[in-house]
Amino acid sequence: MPLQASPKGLTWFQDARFGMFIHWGLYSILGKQEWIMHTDAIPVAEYEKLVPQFNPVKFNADEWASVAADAGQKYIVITSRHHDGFSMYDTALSPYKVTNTPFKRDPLRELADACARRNVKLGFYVSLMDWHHPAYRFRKESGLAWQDYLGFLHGQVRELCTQYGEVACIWFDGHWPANVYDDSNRYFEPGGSFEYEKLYDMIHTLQPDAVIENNRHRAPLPGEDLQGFEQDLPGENTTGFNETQIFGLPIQVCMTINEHWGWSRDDNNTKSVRRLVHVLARSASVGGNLLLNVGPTPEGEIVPLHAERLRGVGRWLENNGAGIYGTRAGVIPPTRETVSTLRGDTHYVHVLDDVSDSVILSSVPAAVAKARLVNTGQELTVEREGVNFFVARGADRTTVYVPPAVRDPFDTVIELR
Ligand code: JFZ
Repeated sequence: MPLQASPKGLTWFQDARFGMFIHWGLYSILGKQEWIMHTDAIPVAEYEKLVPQFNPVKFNADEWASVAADAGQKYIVITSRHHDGFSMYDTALSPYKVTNTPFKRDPLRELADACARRNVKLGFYVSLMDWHHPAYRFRKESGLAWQDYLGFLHGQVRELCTQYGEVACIWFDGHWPANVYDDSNRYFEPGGSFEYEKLYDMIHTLQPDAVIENNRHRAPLPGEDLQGFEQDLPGENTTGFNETQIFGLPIQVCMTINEHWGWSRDDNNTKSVRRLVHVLARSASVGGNLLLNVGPTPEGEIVPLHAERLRGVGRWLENNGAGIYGTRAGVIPPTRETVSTLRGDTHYVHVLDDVSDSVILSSVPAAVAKARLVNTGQELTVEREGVNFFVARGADRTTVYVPPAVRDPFDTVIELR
């Protein structure tokens, strides 16, 4: 039987509900997102010329950790090595790493320390695919075997699990078994199994509280603790690669604050605070965490506009966090205007739109008798009726009066008990 994350670790993770995803690497220098090595077909030798250019003079781990803390994010997941194969920490297993740039420092070490000071946990993104490693794409040329790549991959995960303190999450990416390999993408093809059983057991042994996600867009395997959704909420599939099926594990939705993961110079489509609050509430309403991505600049800064939006979410959470943190999927059915979350016997109705002075719900559990606003504690008038012809045939009706003056511009949270 493969190990899973400890109940304590999984509970902490679910209660946290909101994390920061960070895509940062050599690719950031080019400002055209993290797939640039592939999209521009940059040969390895050419891409390696970025190494002497990496010098993020403005990097300040305390600043990043405080943006996350101010946003109400309880953990950070950062790229330790993306598909380009460049390690953003001081690995002993490759010279192709951040400490061999003019920057010389280990940003993951600094971030781990800064996070610990702010009570934010740290986790790592790990790419399974590696466009640079001689044992991944270049076994013929290098004479290396798949086993050599596996040793590197498993060895790096061991480093991450033993050298940076407590790990919140290991987030794997880059294994998409649904892909049909043809001549156009053949060089992405793994040379064998990733030996997940061994890999996952190692993580769960070294870091019993850490949760494992593998962004495979398939039914979770034994040892995986979460089901992930990418750029879509569960049930949505705007990307074309999100299975609508939900397998009953805790969920984590990852999403970009603009339209790309890695720094993209021309991407100005930054989501509004309102949209971000809604995605957070909607994720929580189906039992999911939101892992919200920023792509820092090559100078090492979180884009000021992104930091500002994140802090906007944090300000909303300060007064309304009771409806998010520590909650689980709601049982009051969503309506066009609302979603709900649940903690113990307390229901939280998130009013996301403003259509009239009342909020009309159905199937509210019988025990509910009182309503009040989460942000001020103000009591709200609530009326309960049985089957009501005017709402929907066969539906009961609970009406909560929420005067316009007390509505939150992003999401009015009502506590029902
Ligand atoms: C992956 C990465 O390729 C991307 O660079 C980023 O890190 C993101 C968070 O994860 O993106 C994916 C993963 C899987 C699919 C598509 C994009 N898929 O299954 O089609």
